[in-house]
Amino acid sequence: MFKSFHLLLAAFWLFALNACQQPEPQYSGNPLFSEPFTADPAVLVHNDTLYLFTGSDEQIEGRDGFVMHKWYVFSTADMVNWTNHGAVLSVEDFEWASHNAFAGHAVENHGKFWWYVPMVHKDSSARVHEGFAMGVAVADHPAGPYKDPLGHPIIADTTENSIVLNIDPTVYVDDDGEVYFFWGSWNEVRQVKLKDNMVELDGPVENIEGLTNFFEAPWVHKRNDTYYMSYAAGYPSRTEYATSKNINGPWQYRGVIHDEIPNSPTNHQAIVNFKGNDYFFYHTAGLPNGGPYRRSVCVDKLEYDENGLIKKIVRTDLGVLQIK
Ligand code: FUB
Repeated sequence: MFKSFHLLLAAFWLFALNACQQPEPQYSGNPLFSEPFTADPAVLVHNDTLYLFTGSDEQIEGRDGFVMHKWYVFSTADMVNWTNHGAVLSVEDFEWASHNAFAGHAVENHGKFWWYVPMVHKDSSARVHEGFAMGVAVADHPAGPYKDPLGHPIIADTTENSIVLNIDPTVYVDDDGEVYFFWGSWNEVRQVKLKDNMVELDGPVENIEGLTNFFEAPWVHKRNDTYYMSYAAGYPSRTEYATSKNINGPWQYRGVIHDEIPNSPTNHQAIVNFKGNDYFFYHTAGLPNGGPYRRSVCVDKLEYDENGLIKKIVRTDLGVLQIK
């Protein structure tokens, strides 16, 4: 009896000691990187690794206006330890483009990585409205090297039924292999099918109805049999969203999931499931010398309720927990 009491006590102390030695939980922290300034996140998962594609804010402190020439790729296996693969794509990689490396979007298809990006067209005859056009670069690995396979944009001011500001592409490869290209800004949103080759339009450019308060930055993801279209709503922007059982709509408006950001009218979201966890990426002006043209990418948890609706995002300084 006396002996087993001592054994029990020893086991208790061993357990207590072990509990004390458990490592502290690690968090990503927000913003994710202290430099460079990053904006407009897009994400994809490949081989158990999450790849984050961002724009790059190069404006000097105190000045107004976007100064953006290049895009970065970062990767992580655990949400805490990130590798910066560098500015692997820039305006100079597109012969037809002159400036303004705005929000891009990358997807995997046919074993390659397709990075759709907007920039201002060099050719004045192609600048009918604001002059933005969207092209694509392709690579064998998410971190590049990337090359423009076309030498010209896929969508420009001259494309029938395009919009005043042709920016913020998002491309979705559906389960049946069909490819859809969405984009939009300044309250207008469009959709068009892409051919299987990922670089040519396959049909007319269509309007999309039902995206209440749409301003820009569409992002499509699918969970179970529901399509979710999230977007920047109003300006300064919140993030709002709609759902549909069909990628061609009709879309049912579902409300606000992310409030406005202090000191940045834009916050450009991306949504992804990685190793069983749902994440909401966005940007803020949250670095000490940040601002509306010196933004930084952040990440927080995204959660669904029992009906599959997205709960309001809670922004944190801690970010998200390390995962295996
Ligand atoms: O970063 C330039 C533009 O600001 C993006 O294209 C928009 O989504 C907004 O974030």
